Amino acid sequence: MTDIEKYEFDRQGYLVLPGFLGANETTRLARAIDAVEEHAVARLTQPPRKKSAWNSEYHVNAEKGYHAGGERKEGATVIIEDFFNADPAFDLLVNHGPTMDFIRGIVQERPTINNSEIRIRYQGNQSHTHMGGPISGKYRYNYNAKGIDCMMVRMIYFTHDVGPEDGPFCVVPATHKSSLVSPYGTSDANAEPGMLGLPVKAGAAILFTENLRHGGLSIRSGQTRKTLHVGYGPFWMKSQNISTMDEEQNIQPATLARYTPEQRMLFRSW
Ligand SMILES: O=C(O)CCC(=O)C(=O)O
Repeated sequence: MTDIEKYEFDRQGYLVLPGFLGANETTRLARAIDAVEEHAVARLTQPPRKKSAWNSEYHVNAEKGYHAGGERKEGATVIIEDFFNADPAFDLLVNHGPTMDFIRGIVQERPTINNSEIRIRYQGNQSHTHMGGPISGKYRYNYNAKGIDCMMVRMIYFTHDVGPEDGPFCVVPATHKSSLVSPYGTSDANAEPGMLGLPVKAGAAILFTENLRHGGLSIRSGQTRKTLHVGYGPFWMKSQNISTMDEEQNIQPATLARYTPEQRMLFRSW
């Protein structure tokens, strides 16, 4: 991570990284997302089911090792958590060199993966805004004598273009440093003052601190938006997936068996 990237991340709370994935990697990931989407959508209402700590309900898929919730319809979202278990095509994102360079630049303790979700957003859907302001717990942004010291951060990978009308990820820059809790609550991202949509091309990534106020603008183009979200933080932080919140990571023995020791360490919380 360069000094300019560190400066900009500290100043704004996020970085847009164009051309972060190679063309072949992007195509491979896009195909795998489509396949897992079809698998999950056919089973969303089926047993076995799990109610999350946040009251949302998931289908638990033993065959592919994921938790999936939501609905494929206008205005809605499908979320598929623990996608690393579902297809070896995703292995390239575990201990991905360019990603780890950024993560080690902003997480001071040994970092691990604490969140993995495929987010599929359909026409008309938006992700309401959340976070920003003073946060003391596991989503905190901090700077100390050793530099940037983040708790949870996320990398979003884009496998297709997302233009201004395609529901781009959005942020209110610098709100990770705001002294006040946002008066807008969990609000409509499209209407919130200061909210900035971040259109990107296929192969881009966006890195942000969870402390930053963020969400997703409405999809007005008719295109379905499909993104991969991977969360990182200090090793002691347990799963931040909604279906397994604060439990051990749901990473299956068959998945760990194909990983290198360095990849396995990214799922070890001790
Ligand atoms: O990409 C979006 O629409 C919102 C994502 C989000 O809120 C998150 O990754 O925390």
